[in-house]
Amino acid sequence: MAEQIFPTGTLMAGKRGLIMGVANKNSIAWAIARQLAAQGAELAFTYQGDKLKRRVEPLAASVGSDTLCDCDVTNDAQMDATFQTLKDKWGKIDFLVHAIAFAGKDQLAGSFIENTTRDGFKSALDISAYSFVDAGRRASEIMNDGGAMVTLTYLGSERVIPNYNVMGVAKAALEASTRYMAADLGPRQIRVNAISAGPIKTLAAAGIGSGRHMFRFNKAAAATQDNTDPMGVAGAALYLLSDLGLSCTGETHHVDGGFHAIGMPQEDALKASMEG
Ligand code: NAD
Ligand code: 0WE
Repeated sequence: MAEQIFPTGTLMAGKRGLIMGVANKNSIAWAIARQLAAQGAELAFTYQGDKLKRRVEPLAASVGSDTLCDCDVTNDAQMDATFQTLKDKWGKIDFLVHAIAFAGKDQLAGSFIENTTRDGFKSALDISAYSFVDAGRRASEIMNDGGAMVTLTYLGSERVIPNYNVMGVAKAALEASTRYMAADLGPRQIRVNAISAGPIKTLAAAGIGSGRHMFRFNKAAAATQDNTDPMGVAGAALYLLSDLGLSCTGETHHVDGGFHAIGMPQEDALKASMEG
């Protein structure tokens, strides 16, 4: 990651919102949270279970937040409690960040057609796509007009990435949901967008079988000849969640060093990526 400088400003002054999906300091949601906090946003966080509470609590405290909710997105009671907490504390909110994805490990390897089970498909789509619809609806009920929501997606929704498998299908559903949510909430001036990030070394990207190859290949084939910096993702989120993003909605914005735009990598870069 580039030098972690979050210049302070007032782009998010007076705005309050919920960040879902911080697991540790490497989480994309955490880079976004710091960027928003540096611009004056007031934040609340959800975490998934007691094991992650210990990690998220000090991070939240470091940006002046003491509002943390245990929230597994498959648990309706925890979702109810999370949004009730926000309503009780703030009345209204201005933004939502959704940075949550999961598929069973057995679903993320080998043949898509052979290995994708009904339960694996259901659970991946439930946690990784439906949860944005559900959280988005709940957020919209307590959102000021002029609010904004952002989710995180990946190119595997548009093109085949080896082993991404059912997660690619879930991300396609997530991006389509983003467009339908944008249409429904547009009349209230609530904007809904997705950021399609290139591969970033987080917990969710750890333990990918082909991880080393993927980061090397992405670096070689990207227009920037470099991997994706989470700071760029955080900057895009700031744009989309602040008034800088006015009139932008239903969009899937790529922050991937231009990887998505390339049809064929430069020969020398590709060769270098295949060596070693
Ligand atoms: P991360 O592991 O830091 O974050 C993933 C989060 O999902 C964790 O906080 C985890 O607790 C949460 N989560 C999983 N199942 C959940 C459930 N049932 N209920 C509540 N929370 C649950 O990894 P990350 O890379 O920061 O991932 C954040 C988002 O970014 C994901 O949507 C991911 O698909 C997306 N993304 C990641 C990359 C990458 O290469 N890292 C690239 C593009 C998009
Ligand atoms: O969206 C993701 C990963 C999300 C994810 C990660 C895990 C790891 C642990 C979802 N479910 C699980 N389940 C687990 O058990 N990314 C964009 C990162 C990622 O994951 C890949 C990638 C990339 C990029 C998996 C295979 C190929 C490429």
